Formats: sequence, C-alpha cells, structure tokens
Amino acid sequence: MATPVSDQEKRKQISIRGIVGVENVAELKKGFNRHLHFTLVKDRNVATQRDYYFALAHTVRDHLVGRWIRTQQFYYETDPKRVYYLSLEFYMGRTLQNTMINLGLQNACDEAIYQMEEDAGLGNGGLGRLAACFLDSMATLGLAAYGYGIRYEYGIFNQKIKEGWQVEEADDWLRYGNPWEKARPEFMLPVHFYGRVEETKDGSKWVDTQVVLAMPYDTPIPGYMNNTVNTMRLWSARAPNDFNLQDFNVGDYIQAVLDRNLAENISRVLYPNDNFFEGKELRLKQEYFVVAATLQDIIRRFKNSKRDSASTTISFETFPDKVAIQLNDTHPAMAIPELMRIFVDIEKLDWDTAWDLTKRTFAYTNHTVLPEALERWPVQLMETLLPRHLQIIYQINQNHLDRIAALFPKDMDRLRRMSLIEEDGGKRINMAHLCIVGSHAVNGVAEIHSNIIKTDAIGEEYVKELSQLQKLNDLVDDDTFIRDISKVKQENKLKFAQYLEKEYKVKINPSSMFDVHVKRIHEYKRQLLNCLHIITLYNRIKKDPTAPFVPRTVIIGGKAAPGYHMAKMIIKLITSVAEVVNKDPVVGSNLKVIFLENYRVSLAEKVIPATDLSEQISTAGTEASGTGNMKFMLNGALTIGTMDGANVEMAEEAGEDNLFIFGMRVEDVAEMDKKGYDAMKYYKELPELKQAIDQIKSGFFSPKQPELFKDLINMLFNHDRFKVFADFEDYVQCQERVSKLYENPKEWTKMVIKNIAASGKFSSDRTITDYATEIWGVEPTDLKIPPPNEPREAIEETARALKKM
Ligand code: D6G
Repeated sequence: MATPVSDQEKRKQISIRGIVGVENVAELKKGFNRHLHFTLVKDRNVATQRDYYFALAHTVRDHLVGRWIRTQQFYYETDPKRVYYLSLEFYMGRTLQNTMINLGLQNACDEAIYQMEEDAGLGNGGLGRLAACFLDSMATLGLAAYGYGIRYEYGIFNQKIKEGWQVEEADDWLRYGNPWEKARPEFMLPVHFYGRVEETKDGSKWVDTQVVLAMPYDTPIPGYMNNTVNTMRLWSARAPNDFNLQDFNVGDYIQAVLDRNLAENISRVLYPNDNFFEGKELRLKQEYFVVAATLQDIIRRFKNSKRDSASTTISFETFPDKVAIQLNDTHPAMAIPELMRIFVDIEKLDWDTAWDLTKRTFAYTNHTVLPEALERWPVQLMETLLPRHLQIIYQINQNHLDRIAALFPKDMDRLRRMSLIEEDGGKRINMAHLCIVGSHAVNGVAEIHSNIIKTDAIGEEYVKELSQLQKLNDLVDDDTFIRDISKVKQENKLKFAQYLEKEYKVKINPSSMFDVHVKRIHEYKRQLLNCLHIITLYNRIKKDPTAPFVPRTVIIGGKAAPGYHMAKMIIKLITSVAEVVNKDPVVGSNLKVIFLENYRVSLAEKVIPATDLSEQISTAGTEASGTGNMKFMLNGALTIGTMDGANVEMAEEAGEDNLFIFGMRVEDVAEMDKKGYDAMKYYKELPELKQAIDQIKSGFFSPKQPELFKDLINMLFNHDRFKVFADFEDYVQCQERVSKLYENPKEWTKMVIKNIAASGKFSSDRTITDYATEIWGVEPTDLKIPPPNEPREAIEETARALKKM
C-alpha cells in the first residue's frame, strides 16, 4: 500500500480567506458571549485569553452537536458497514481552527486565541499522526468510521532544553479541561485481568479476574464541509466502586480507596517510545484494555442493529460484512484472540467458524522494520495477565503450524521461523506474526499531514482532491506564478523567523535557506549526519571567511525517548555545536543552528510551511515511510534524502532530478553488511569528516567537559548500525548542489512547483479511498446528511423526549 497525507493543514490556509455570511458571524458572537457568561462565568473585564479560547471552542462545538447526533442516527438507520480504527496513539494536535474550517466558519479570530489550546499529544510521531489524519479523511469521505484508543491523562512529555540537555516535563493537557470531549459514564464497560481458566462442560471459563472499568470519552470528528461527524472514542480507566473492598475482612477502607489509583494507572500516561518495544506489564495492560472495551462496544453496536429482526438469537454470520477492524501496528493485536474468546467462550461459536469470521474482520498495518520495535511479549507475562488469551494464541499457532507443515512437510526451519511463539531466550509471542495470521489484509505504511502554501492559481478543488495539484505543472514557467509561490514562502519564513528570534534570542537571516530536520531523535534517522555537515560548513567558513557562502539557518527538532541515552546525547551535541556556531562573530549571519524545543503537531504547523530544505536522511531500508517528508513536499520545500521510505515514491512522482537524492541504496547497505562496515576507513580518507570528528572528540564543542561525547564517538566508530560515515561524502556533495540551486531563486521555485504538483498521491483522502475499496470493502460516500437547523432541531428533540416521559 502506498503513501498517505492529510489535507487538514492546507484547508487551514484556505479558510483564512474564506468568506462567511454576516448571519454566521452574528450567531457566533452570540454563542461566544453566552458561553463566556454561562459556561465560564466571566465578563469581559476579568476574562483571560484562555477564557476566550474556551468560549469560542464551546461555541464551535455547539455547531457540531446537531451534525454529530444526526450522523450517528443516520448510521443506525442505514446500518452501513462500520470501520473501526484501533490505535494506541491518536496525535491530534489542536482542534479549534480545524473544526472551524471543516464547518466553513470564518477563521477571523485572533491567532493568539488559537495558541491557547493545548495540543492533544496522544502520540509519539508518524504512527499517531497517521491515525489522526485517517480519522479526518474517513469523515471527509463519509465513511461510518470510529477511532478507538486510550484517553491518556498525560500525553507525550513536554521537552524542555536546559543547558543543552533534554529535560522531560509531564504533559498535563487536561488541567484546564477539554472542551471537545464528552464523557459517557453511562456506557462504561468492564475489562478483566489476571484470574485463571476453568474447563467446564460448557467450554472454557475465565474466572477469578480483577476488573477495571473503561469509561468512554467521545470526541467529534467532523468531515470537511459535508455534515458528517464521526466519533473518536477514548477509554479512561476507572476502579470499580468495590475495588479492594469486596472482602469485608480487609478492614482497611482508606488503603482500599487509595489503591484505586493502581487500577486507574492504566490510562495514566502514553509510553513515550517511537520505534521501540519496551515490554512493560503496564503497557500490555493498556493494549488489552483498549481492545477489550472496544470489542464489547463493537459487538453491542452489531447486536443493536439486529435488534429489530424477528429471530431472537443473534447470528454472527454477517459480522465481517458489517465490521472492519484496522489494527494500527501490532499494539492492538490482542483484539484477535479477544474476538476469538468472545465468539468461542461467550457466543458459543465453533472454533473454525469463529476463526473464519475473525480473519475476515481484521486488517493489519505494519509500521516498522526495525527489530527493536517489534512487539514480542513474554509468554510468562501473558499467562499471568491474560491466561485464556494465551491458550487461544497457542491454539491459533497450532492450527497455523499444522497448515504450514502440510504445505511444506519436514521444513522445520520454516516452522520455527513462522511460529507465533519464539523460543530463543525465553518464550515470546511474536505479535506481528499473530496479526498476519489473524488478518485478511496486511499493508505497509507511509504517513502524512499537509499544509500547502497559499495560492489560488488552480482554484480550491484540490482541498478535496489533491490530484488536482498536477495542474500546477502547467504553471512551472509562468513568471507571475513563480513570484507568487516564492512570495508566500518568504512570508511564511518571515513569520517563523520572528517566532525564532523571540523564542531563541538569535538573529535570523530571513533570506538564508531554512534547512529543517524535524522528527523524533533516533540513530536511524541520522541527525548525526546532519550535525557533521553543520560542523563541516562551520569549518569551511572559518577556513576562508571571505569565500562565497550560501547562508543557511539549520533547524533541528525532535524528542528523544526519555530512556534513550544515545538520542539524548545527540541533542546535547546539536545544542553544543549551535552554541559555538551561533556565537562565532566570523560566522555572522551565514550560518545559524537552532534546536527547536518541544517539537509537536502545533509546531510542525508553523515550521513546515517556512521550510526551504527538508532533511529525510535515514539509512536506506530503515524508515518504513516517513511522515514529514510528504508534508514538506506539499508545502513547497525541496527534499534532500536517501532512497528510503516514501522518499522513493516522492522521487518517482516528481522525478528523481527534482529531489536531492544521495547515499547508499538498500542494496548497497545490504552489500556493506555482508562485507562489513569499516567506519575508520572513511575517517582516514575524508579530511573534513576527520576534522569534525576530532573536534567532537577533543572537546571543541564541550570545552568544560572534553570527554562529554565519548559514547557517541565510540558508537560511530565501533557499533554504528546506521553507517553515518558511509554516506557522509555523498551527503556533503549533495548539499553543495542544494546550495548552488538556492543561489538561483527562480530555478529553485520552479523545482518547488514541480514538487507540489507531484504531491497529490500523498493525500490521506486518497489513501483512505484505497483502504476503503481494497481492504474494508466499503464505499466512500458523498453522504447527504442535511445540515441541521440547530435551534429547531434541538427544540424538536426536546419535544420528542418530553412526549416519551
Ligand atoms: C457519540 C454521539 C452520540 C451517540 C453516542 C453513542 O457520543 O450522539 O449517541 O456517540 O453512539 P453509539 O455508541 O451508540 O453508536
């Protein structure tokens, strides 16, 4: 499956120019004043900027309510096949501005009010952002779709940079309340853990369990200008009221109440790992928690739709015709044995029927090829926490191995490779294998968000259909258009430069090339390679300060997993290099280095439209897709990148000559792995590399602690899995080509236009259309839900309700 991109950021730009009827403005104002008064209990004398944000958010939410209720009613009436997107992460960012755009409401309010909104940071990176983009696209395409996940009380940590080091702060995003969610305690569901399995004549029974309640919080997901409002349902853990009090002999009431926290810890915090499996019991609890609550909800909705039929027993025969469940990576993989448990133990279907239905229901998306990211849960842990599920997994594995043995008799090696249970170093369950065996469709990824530069040269159709962007190819040689495009970029850069100067107290040269590398900090993403290039540029300036130089502002940002020592050292190196470069008067405005603190969705929305050069430089074969790469392309940046992940497709779409491609291809990396990678060889042969490494090693960038970076240096020479030195020379030369083109603004902008024109393929609307037909078997609809006349609708609703009482 090829690549996706969300269209939301681009719409944001459009609506700024959108015109809204006077009536709407008047109505908005009325709502706003009403909420300021009644919801926030403030008047204009005492209201804070945050109060204004909340008043506006509530007003905008009011406009969603009628559409939301009506959409859900519509689904009950028409009973379409429903799509369930299960994910441990939904990286939503801010909601207010997007919602206003989707409703066609004027984006007239003060920018500062939008800035009051906390990011919903319930994700780490691309995987979580993809889930958010998909929810947006599914609603825009009119699919009866639901996002299901966890309402983490603390999202991804806030990153502070103190003395050049990353310091984590808890993300207390709910502190002031969340105007977008609606708690639904009435739909709370039990989730079981631990216990044991009892074999009865009626089949297996899971007994003596500990119960935690799952409380749903619903967030509306509006489609773009189509009156569809879908639901994202996030579960929060609640202790049952009799938690630890069942046994009246215990006697310690206070302790029992305090211990409720233990149960509720399940939804306390998002694990801050990107592409890394930590294997903690609490994480497995989170994974099962979301799965168990969600499947009960799905089955309840399935049964509800059958309520009117004559038969009293529910037939599950049509289950896969009514339900599609997409697993966002293996994190919700326990849904497979859980659905089997429900079918076999509770609904009393025979195993083969249950398995057939299960397989036809699930589809799985794989997100990574890095071995350290693959989930492999210890059998022992599974046995304690979910004993019945372990039995089911064993049974699934037995049947699976029997089939393979029949196909490939005596191929023991194959059986070992394909087993769901790995034996080496303590038994573990390979969750990717479980997903593959339990699904009817498996696909790889590519993710996206988008944010296009303002232009009206091709009309606004592309907002719904990015393929329209191809029309821009006719304008590549149009001087006026070229000027318009570069003007928009210049404006975006100026705005961002002001932000940087304010936040970082560094003077930014707005005509310098904005060279941007933002993503999670990871060895495979090779921020180190970028850093070595910065040092090389610095050394060149120092060597001959009068030589011509194309000025650059290098911006690097991203969070390191709190337990990832090497990633934290990389941040410290970047900030140390920045300190030296930025303070050197010889360098002046030719080179500046900024480490962008706390990179997150709302900051991506600022930096991406201001970028000239996008860094996508992972070692070939390591990035499954990439998220940012496509967003940058769509927003008028050129890409310097390896032939990795979606860069490959980007080069295919735009033509390789319109990207700055460098470095080893996947085959070269494989070849080098065979021969052995010798970092020392490059160090000896490349004087500029040697100089940079010697400087880091000798404490040039850390004079107070010359040994500071010894772990980094040791890694680079002795166990660099990602072969930074091997791509150094080609990267530096490629950067020279970048600088050369940047000297010719017209040619640069022409290439930008060709890239934007070629970016249509990377729309998440396009991707979801493909998923809909190829995986889920649902039709994207142009859903004709009439817009609600809110006040009348509300009155009728009330009247109906009163009649029933
Ligand atoms: C959302 C919207 C609300 C609806 C509720 C339950 O909160 O109008 O009644 O979801 O929907 P189902 O879970 O019954 O589909």
